[in-house]
Amino acid sequence: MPVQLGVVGKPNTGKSTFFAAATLIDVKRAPYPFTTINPNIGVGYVRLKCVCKELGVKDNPRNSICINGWRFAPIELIDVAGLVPGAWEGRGLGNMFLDHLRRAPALLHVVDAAGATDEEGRPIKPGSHDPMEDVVFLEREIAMWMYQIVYKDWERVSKLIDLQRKYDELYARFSGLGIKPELVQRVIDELGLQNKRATSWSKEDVLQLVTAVRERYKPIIIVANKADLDPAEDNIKRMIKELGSRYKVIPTSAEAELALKKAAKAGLIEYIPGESDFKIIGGLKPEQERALEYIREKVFKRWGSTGVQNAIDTAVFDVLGMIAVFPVENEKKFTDHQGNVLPDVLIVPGDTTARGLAYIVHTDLGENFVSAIDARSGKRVGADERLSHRMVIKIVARA
Ligand SMILES: Nc1nc2c(ncn2[C@@H]2O[C@H](COP(=O)(O)OP(=O)(O)OP(=O)(O)O)[C@@H](O)[C@H]2O)c(=O)[nH]1
Ligand SMILES: [Mg+2]
Repeated sequence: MPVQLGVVGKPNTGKSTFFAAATLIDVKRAPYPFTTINPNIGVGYVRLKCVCKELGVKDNPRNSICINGWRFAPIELIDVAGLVPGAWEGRGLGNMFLDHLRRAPALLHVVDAAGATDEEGRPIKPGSHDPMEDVVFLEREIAMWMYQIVYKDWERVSKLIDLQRKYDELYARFSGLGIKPELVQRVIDELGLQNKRATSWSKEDVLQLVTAVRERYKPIIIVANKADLDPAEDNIKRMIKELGSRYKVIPTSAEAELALKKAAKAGLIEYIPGESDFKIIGGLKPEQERALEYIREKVFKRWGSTGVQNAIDTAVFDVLGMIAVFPVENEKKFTDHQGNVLPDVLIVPGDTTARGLAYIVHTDLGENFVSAIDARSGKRVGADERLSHRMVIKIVARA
């Protein structure tokens, strides 16, 4: 299953526009709160330098796309309804819908960096709301959501923990959020909670635990959207300055990215996602020309790119520390058994070993694993050796 990124934030910040731009799925988008009710799930792409040029081959990608030496590997995006302050207590659409985000190891927090919406997502004059407030609020809502999951039925659960002298019941709550027991244990130790009987843990103790676990194992990336609007410029500079040590802050214009992708699809322009410009190739109507000129002026000149691709790449590679590997069956020709050159690229955790990769490809391959070969050097890779980013690898297995 591809890695999933959750798209979250208060209403009306451009979450669905970001999702549509990344997946080209035509979801409902509108300038008012609670446009999205049910989650949208779709395939987006993470971008990396393909190995085709370096190896001097023409590739035939199967699970991915290669454009001008850039490989686009599939990831999954999930766009959910907007959160308002107090959602954890049932305000707005509540926070039950966050349950859809359990599987996502990282969250893209789409912020209205132009301050063009109030704390509930209602449109206001751009520049009149401070987007930094939204960062604080969202973190609290996410923490309260996790807190409710963990703290549910706490009296019974904490008694059981003390009785069994084991945290199994607690681990089970976190594993539902995709977080492994050993990681939870590490945070319990760090906070010194193991010295206290679970029945005497305060609400604050549990809140501190879920917050620390969330920060480490469900990181948030700030997508500073509507960066094309003038008031966003100062806000984004301030956000990078004040939040940059705790978060990656990526300026984006989801609206611009969506317009460019649509124009490219219609054959009006040439545009590679993530690039800092586009080329006009079709006949444009005056309003299309104006729209593209606006993007050049307000997005590319200011920020270098629309940021949508950058946000995904930053989340997957920098924040989650994942790597891309190219499995092949013929290590001399870099092909699969049908002769496709560099057919697949897999996005895997950064600590994946050769045997681990075999298991990711197929359980049978993992079980019959013998060794692996680094196709670039022709050298053997040990079963427990960690793979590196952009490695081309052949797995040798018993027939
Ligand atoms: N100027 C500008 N407007 C944007 C940008 N991205 C989205 N918008 C506008 O913001 C409004 C809300 O967009 P949506 O994508 O529906 O927002 P949402 O966060 O999914 O909203 P809910 O589903 O209601 O929570 C729409 O009018 C979009 O056109 C952007 O990059 N720049
Ligand atoms: Mg939406």
